[in-house]
Amino acid sequence: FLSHPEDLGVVAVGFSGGQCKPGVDAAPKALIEAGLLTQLRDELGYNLHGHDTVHNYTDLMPASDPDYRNMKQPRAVSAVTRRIAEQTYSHAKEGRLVLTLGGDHSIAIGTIGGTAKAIRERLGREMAVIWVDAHADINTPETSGSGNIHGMPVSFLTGLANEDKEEFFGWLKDENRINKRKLVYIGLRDVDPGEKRILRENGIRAFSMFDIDRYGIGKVMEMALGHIGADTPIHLSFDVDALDPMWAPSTGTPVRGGLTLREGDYICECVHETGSLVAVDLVEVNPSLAEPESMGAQETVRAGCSLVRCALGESLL
Ligand code: 4U7
Ligand code: MN
Ligand code: MN
Ligand code: MN
Repeated sequence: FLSHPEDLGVVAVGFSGGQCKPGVDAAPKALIEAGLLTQLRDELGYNLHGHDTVHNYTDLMPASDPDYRNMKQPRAVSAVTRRIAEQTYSHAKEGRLVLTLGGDHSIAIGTIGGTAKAIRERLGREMAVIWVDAHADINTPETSGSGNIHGMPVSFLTGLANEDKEEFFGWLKDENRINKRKLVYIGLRDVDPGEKRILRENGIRAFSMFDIDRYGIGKVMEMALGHIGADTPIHLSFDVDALDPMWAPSTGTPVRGGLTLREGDYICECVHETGSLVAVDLVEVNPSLAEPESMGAQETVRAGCSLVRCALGESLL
């Protein structure tokens, strides 16, 4: 699905406005300083585009941003994700693979919104999304208990949440949205009651940690990719909190009982192996949350680098 599979469009997003803990905006810099992009260029052979800037989008920050429909910082998140959508759109429109380094998970409104539109225009196809996360991130503004938009991106992307006003995600059009039948979750273990109802009522395919324990990650990936169907463009959105805090402690909403690093890498390797990958997000790495003496921040950054390299083909012999 890529006209330039060796060309990688990089969007480094230093943004934390979808939740309340500072520090997740420093993740792109930390991932890049750990050598991620150098490895992608020198070891995996990608030509990088757009990699020389970590975007802060400070020009888009509103002077005042009161809650709207229970959403926190709605104008900032809407404006930033709108800009991100333009960035991923222009890379994907060129036929490049797109890598976004977050940032909190609200940015997926932009990353997926942009690639979904480009894939429709370039290939006339609906894109599938594999969402790897401890959480379902499918709260609507009304079902959300926290008001944090990083817990809502999937509801806006599937059209389950709707809003007409431009400054509150009204810029999202059908062309930016995804089909909920082409959405698959992996790694869930902390899903709010309202979200469970949304998943059930909409028949959304989800593989929880329970399924991974029951069937093993190999069978789960077979079923997940089977649900999407062969020959479908795939956007992989990987929240590092899908990993167990043993491997990724430095993240805003850690939940015990998660994926091993090897299981996370395996998910990424399987998605790479399909040959259908058009975009990858790595989000929710927050280098400021672990105790310095625990080395938890470095461990989390290293895990994040490993996931991205696996998604981009490092395991191929
Ligand atoms: B993340 C939560 F209530 N569901 O909505 C919410 F548990 O991107 C958590 O997956 C959302 O890290 C977590 O605030 C968002 C909460
Ligand atoms: Mn090329
Ligand atoms: Mn998430
Ligand atoms: Mn999460």
